[in-house]
Amino acid sequence: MTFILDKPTILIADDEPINVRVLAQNLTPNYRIKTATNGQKALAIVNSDDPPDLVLLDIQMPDMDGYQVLVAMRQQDSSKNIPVIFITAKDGAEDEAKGLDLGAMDYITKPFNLPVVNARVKNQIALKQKTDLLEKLALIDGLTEIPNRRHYDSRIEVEWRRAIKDGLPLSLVMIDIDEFKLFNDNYGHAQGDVALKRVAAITASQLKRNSDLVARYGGEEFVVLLPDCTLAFARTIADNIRQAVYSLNLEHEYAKAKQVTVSLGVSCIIPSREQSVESLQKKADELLYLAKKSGRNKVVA
Ligand code: GH3
Ligand code: MG
Ligand code: MG
Ligand code: MG
Repeated sequence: MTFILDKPTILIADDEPINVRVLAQNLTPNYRIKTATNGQKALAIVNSDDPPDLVLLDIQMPDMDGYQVLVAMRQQDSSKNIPVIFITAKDGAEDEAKGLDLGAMDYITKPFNLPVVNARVKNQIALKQKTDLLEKLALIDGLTEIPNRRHYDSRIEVEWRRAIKDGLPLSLVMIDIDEFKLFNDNYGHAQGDVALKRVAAITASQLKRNSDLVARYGGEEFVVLLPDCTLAFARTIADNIRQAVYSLNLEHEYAKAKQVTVSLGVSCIIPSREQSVESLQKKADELLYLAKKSGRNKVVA
């Protein structure tokens, strides 16, 4: 996924180097260009860590033709949403219908006209950027601007499977703001929203690895997912979060600490197929409850 301000990336895949060169030269001013001269290479680029935003794909190539590349792309989660424009000498209506039916967004026949190629590329890129933005927004909580529950639910499934495969621990921290109902009652819902945003931001700032995820789990509850993280280390992170929230110094006259604090429950598991994600969540929830019962502003692991 690219951000709107980045130059979009286009992969040009064609077995004729001259075609690749002409298209690349033409598109270079507005896009980052990657090239491939066969289907296998195109697929490798499409499934890499730096995938393109659009593929301009020749059909007739030795070994693996463009149709096959598109079919393979549609079978992989990482590449199934990347738009493809066929650019081909196959100018029959049946070939075009087949290409579009397989999921290509557009179909250009050779010899191509460069201004037409530019216009069609521009339209598909605009559409892709809108889709990326919607996808991003769908995973972000509107108030706190951190990942939402949907994002967390899909990530924990992925991390759970990965942890089983790699035999690594997966840690979870459940966080709940203390006496938040009283905060709202006393300072108003708008101030409550401000406090929620501050707690979310400072919690996020405590996480250092790209693989760590903090999400808004529900109203005034947050969850931190820590892949490949031991219980001891997760407990340290949880306590850093607790201290960081405390140090925000948000006044809360009806809380024991006289300021906004959080309680945290920490669980860790090396998952196996017999266990379920829910067991990890349930454990963190139970420990969070103990943190509340034992006085709040506490970590229980
Ligand atoms: P405890 O220490 O036991 O967690 O007490 P609590 O008052 O925090 O717990 P409770 O679950 O009773 O209350 C949660 C409160 O969080 C109630 C609700 O008004 C508030 N809340 C939930 N979502 C939002 C929100 O988006 N904005 C604001 N301002 N408040 C919210
Ligand atoms: Mg060809
Ligand atoms: Mg709560
Ligand atoms: Mg609460």
